[in-house]
Amino acid sequence: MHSVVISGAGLWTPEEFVTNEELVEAYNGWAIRYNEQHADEITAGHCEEKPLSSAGFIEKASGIKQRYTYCKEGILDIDRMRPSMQERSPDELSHQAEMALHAARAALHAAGKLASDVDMVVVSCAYTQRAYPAIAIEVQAALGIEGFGFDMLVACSAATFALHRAYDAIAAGSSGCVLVINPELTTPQVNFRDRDGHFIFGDVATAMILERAETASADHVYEVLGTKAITQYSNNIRSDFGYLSYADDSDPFGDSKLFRQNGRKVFKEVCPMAAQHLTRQIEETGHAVTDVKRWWLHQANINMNDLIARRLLGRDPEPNEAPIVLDKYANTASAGSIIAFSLHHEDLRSGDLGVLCSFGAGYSIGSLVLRKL
Ligand code: CO8
Repeated sequence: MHSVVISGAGLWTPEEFVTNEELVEAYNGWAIRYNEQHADEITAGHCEEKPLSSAGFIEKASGIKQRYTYCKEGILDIDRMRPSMQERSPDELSHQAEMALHAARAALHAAGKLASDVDMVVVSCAYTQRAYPAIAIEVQAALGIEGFGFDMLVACSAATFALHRAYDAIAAGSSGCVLVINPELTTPQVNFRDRDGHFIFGDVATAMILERAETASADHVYEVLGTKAITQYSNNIRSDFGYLSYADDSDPFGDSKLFRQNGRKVFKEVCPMAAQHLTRQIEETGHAVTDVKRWWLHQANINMNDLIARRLLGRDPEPNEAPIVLDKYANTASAGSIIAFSLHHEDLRSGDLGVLCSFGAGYSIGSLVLRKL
């Protein structure tokens, strides 16, 4: 078994962002118009009035203040309420590969690696824009990497589960250096006409380089001490978007085909699962929760992260102990914990322990215990 390290992290943040206030103004404009247009049906009880959203509620309930968007155009247009993107021809770089390349290059740079050092590419995220050819193979070609690539979908745990696969391959000796990329292009799957969910997601791309400890030469290198994953089936976070709509004649873009969730239930069920999972894993690596200096937790909801941290630590976390990035980034599906790592790891000292953890749809929880070398 080879010792495996994370030797570089890359983060690409889109230039455009949407504030809560902008989002709420657009949603409310749409809802008021809908209610006016359907006044008679609402009065007759044939359809429900659309409730209004509020920026204050969003920040209080989630901690989110804004979200970055790959394409802002169209989202705030009440006649559209979704991004307005140009379809690209097969000869052009795809949107998701473009996002992935930005993060991949940053991770390679941080790790001090060349594309020729990498032998496996995993693109792992909540959605890929097409079924095939794999976005990972497109990225592999664009970077000139030899070896192989494949895509993985595990919703919010896509990043950590892909890091697990990279760890396994390197530990077993079948790969020497793996590039894991998470181009989270979430906004085309958001129902911006749904008051309960219109504020949740943002776009971003993250990437990490994993390699054998003996080949790593970067300034900030983290040994992977353990990986742990668990899944438990739940319908509380769901998207039924898929190719079967073509055969079953359902609306491919209907409400059930976009992101939807029972947020309260998710909150109640996932928090104890995540706290128990992490406590067990840290014990399995021969450490105590109090040994951990940094928690790079999934970024879905600030109250959720605070609750999990309190369950783990028995107290409120210090500001930099479990960093929050969702105020600026919102929920970026699987990339949230990787953003937290990217922005908050360089201050750790040699020997310090950190835990990277995702939780979300599936349900799925994935985590890695890391020690800075
Ligand atoms: N404005 C004003 N009021 C609102 C709004 C709004 N926008 N939304 C809801 N309300 C109202 C509700 O109607 C409710 O009113 P009432 O009490 O009269 O019924 C009241 O506010 C409280 O509503 P909630 O109970 O829903 O509010 P919560 O305090 O629970 O907060 C949250 C809602 C923020 C959704 C919260 O429950 C939460 O964050 N839960 C955790 C969710 C979570 O972690 N989900 C994971 C999803 S991500 C994932 O797994 C990846 C999926 C794949 C990626 C998809 C890419 C698109």
